[in-house]
Amino acid sequence: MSNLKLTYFDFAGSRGEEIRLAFAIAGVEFDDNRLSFEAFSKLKSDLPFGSMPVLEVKDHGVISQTNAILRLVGRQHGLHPKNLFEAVRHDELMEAVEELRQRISATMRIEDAAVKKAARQKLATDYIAHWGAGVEQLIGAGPFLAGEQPSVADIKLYMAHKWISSGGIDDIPTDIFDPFTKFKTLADGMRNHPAVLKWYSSET
Ligand SMILES: N[C@@H](CCC(=O)N[C@@H](CS)C(=O)NCC(=O)O)C(=O)O
Repeated sequence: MSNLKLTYFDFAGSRGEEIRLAFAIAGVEFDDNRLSFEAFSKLKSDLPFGSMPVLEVKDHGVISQTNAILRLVGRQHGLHPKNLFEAVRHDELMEAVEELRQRISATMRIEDAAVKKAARQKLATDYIAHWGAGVEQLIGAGPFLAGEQPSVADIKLYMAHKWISSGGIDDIPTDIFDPFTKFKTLADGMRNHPAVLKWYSSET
């Protein structure tokens, strides 16, 4: 039994997976508590804000909100900058990934297929292309935000890149981030990071 218990859905994506990868890169053992949708619906009303992921830390209780958890792990294990003005750039990008998720999630609630398709196409041209350019501008020499070593913000950007470019969302072009070569280098660097490769090889 570890001092850390992460509770999230049983799939290798989105917010919970970002925290799993942060622990994998930091080399930290944790209880990987994976819930079915049914188990989540029973637990939902007991969760601080009714959503997952949540991290239970021995002697500190249950912590929610993905970016808060990622920053905690990042600060504890050298995966988030100590310098305030470097950190705020990482924070900016972490919040931008959350905003991207919210914009895309809003289209998932549209029931009419044609309206949904039009909303996604508009989101791609009006927002996501500009979002990618914003990310590209904030990446320095690379490969990662802080240089050679990844940070929790890089994990988040990798998850966003993977989500869109793997065709996870109908009607959002999978090549929309192709013009952004620094962003691609960062995502490739995360995908091929030894701890990430090890995490996925031990998962299957
Ligand atoms: N602001 C929260 C959002 C969490 C969130 O929306 N989680 C999703 C899964 S990625 C969820 O639990 N959805 C089910 C629900 O809200 O009922 C965070 O950043 O952690």
